[in-house]
Amino acid sequence: MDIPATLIDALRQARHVAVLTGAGISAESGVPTFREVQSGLWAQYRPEDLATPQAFRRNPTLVWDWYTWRRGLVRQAAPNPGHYALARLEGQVPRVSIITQNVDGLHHQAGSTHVIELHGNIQRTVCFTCRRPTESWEGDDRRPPHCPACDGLLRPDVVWFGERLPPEALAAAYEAAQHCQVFLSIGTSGLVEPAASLPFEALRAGAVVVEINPQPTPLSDHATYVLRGPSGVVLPALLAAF
Ligand code: BJW
Ligand code: ZN
Repeated sequence: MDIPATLIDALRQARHVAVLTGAGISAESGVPTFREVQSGLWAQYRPEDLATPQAFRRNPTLVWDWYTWRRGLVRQAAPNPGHYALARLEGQVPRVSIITQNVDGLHHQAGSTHVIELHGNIQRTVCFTCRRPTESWEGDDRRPPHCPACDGLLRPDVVWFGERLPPEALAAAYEAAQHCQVFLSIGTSGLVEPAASLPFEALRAGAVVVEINPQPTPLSDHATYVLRGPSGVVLPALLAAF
């Protein structure tokens, strides 16, 4: 993999690198992306039609079962060389902010210490009605189980379409995008707002913006550098060139 020398220079001089990740970085860990064709049981549904409060109100069992299946995939998944390369970046640059749209926790598992989770975490469960977190629903075989506090329905603590992102996470993400010298956008289709705006914020603020993705995205024509390929290959090569 050819990494431009000018990009390595920019990384060596950077005091703060911000990184936006999407489902593509976990694809090599066996976690399916959103806009790839779903398989088996779920092939007939579009994730966009399951990840909404309306879908949950309409058919809570269907949405709960989809998340139970995905929670199982995430539990079995381990970080891949892309996640580990980003964790190693912390040893090379004074400040690294990982802004992730993923709910799988794999950046933490790989050892990254400053991770901003924009869309929540699939391993946490809260009440749809009162938002109280619940750790265990053993003995409640209903799908979804009910909240011990208010008898509402339990749901994953993730951000669905039409829901507000956690305000502190969003503010931290904008702050990082606006103050970094290098911004890496990795494995995201760049279709979902407000995350999709972050690389453009970074460009506006004068950062070097790098896209790492095997496929083109709306960012491709604007990025300072585009590295085409899977992040599990490109990121270790980037770190090796440091
Ligand atoms: C690889 C690879 C490899 C493959 N290596 N790469 C402005 C304009 C228009 C619309 C809006 C707007 N602002 C807000 C909206 C509405 C909406 C939105 O964005 N709609 C668009 C679809 C048009 N946004 C929202 O509703 C957000 N909320 C909001 O803005 O609230 C405002 C508000 C204010 C006041 C009151 C109330 C509300 C919320 C968005 C929530 C998104 N949630 C989901 C589900 C999370 C839970 C879960 O996991 O189930 O987040 S949807 C889904 O999409 C998930 C992802 O995080 C997100 C992004 O997907 P991602 O990660 O980019 O994955 P893919 O599959 O799309 O792409 C994978 C990429 O990887 C591809 O490019 C591949 O090529 C690549 N790849 N292999 C590297 N090996
Ligand atoms: Zn409740």
